[in-house]
Amino acid sequence: MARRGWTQEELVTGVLAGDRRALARAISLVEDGEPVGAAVVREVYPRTGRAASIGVTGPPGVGKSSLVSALVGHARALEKRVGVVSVDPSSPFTQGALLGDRIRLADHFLDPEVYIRSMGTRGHLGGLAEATLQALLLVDASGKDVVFLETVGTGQSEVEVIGIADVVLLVLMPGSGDAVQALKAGIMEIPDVIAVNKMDHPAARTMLQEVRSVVALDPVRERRPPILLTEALRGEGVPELWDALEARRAELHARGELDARRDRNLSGEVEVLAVARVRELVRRTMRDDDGVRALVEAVQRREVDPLTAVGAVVDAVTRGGAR
Ligand SMILES: Nc1nc2c(ncn2[C@@H]2O[C@H](COP(=O)(O)OP(=O)(O)OP(=O)(O)O)[C@@H](O)[C@H]2O)c(=O)[nH]1
Ligand SMILES: [Mg+2]
Repeated sequence: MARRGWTQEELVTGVLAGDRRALARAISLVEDGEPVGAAVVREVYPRTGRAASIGVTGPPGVGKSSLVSALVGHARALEKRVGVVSVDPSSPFTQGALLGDRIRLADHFLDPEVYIRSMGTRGHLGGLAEATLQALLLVDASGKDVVFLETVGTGQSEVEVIGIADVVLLVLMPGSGDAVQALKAGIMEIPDVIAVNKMDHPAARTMLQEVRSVVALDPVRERRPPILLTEALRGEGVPELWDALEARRAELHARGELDARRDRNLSGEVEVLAVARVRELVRRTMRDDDGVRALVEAVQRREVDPLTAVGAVVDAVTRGGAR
């Protein structure tokens, strides 16, 4: 790095001007839980909300990154400025996943109108979901037209990250039977669009039928997501997928649902992130507060009842203030 010290003002000006080094620095600061990172987000926040955000989720290895890369290529051909934020909360081998992303998205690293960032797990109080939201806001503020948010997920755990996207794309592939069952059981939320990727695989059509029959169970016809076959590596079905995502967003907008969804997403995000902070504070209190630890041990000896200890934990947490 040629330049080490950015002032907060330089970061704000840089991010708003679309300077990728300022953007990268600001995201690193929020990742590290540095107060100046949060301060930059606070300043640029009124300038966010212009980017269309597309959440991309699905089981591991279905081709999310490959598909995002192909979609980025398509968006660039349409002269859109693009951001990609990818998250892997589950993998203990995040470095490996990040390396994979780098390979998958390598075509776009030299394009100044494309900003790509992978988020790794950090230990600070807000955790990964918080850092990801902040990163998304910074990328949005930097003037991108569209931001892809990639995250691994089959059930609900990814919701807190993906819950901020305008539209959600679920990527499946032949063999994603568990995810289809999760959809059917209502464990997984219905996405806006479904891509059955790896259509070059012989079982792709069977998968498509399976997904179709599950989606058709939804009595609300307009909620049924379009299902497309894609082959990310060769770009097969990618223009159609892009069009389906655009059409879905336009449809939501026309019905006034996009604004309502954004309002819901933002209040939901505040709640989810507040809960995450409180949960982390409880965890830390139970680990570090001597008085609380003694009480929990007394519960274990059956000298103190559990709710007495709960009260003490809540007292300790609220006394500390939910920073
Ligand atoms: N045959 C075939 N392989 C594909 C296709 N799309 C992706 N792949 C391969 O599938 C593997 C996983 O692709 P990724 O794009 O990394 O998948 P991902 O869903 O982002 O994976 P994680 O982020 O690790 O969950 C890679 O080896 C890709 O080359 C496709 O359409 N057809
Ligand atoms: Mg990936």
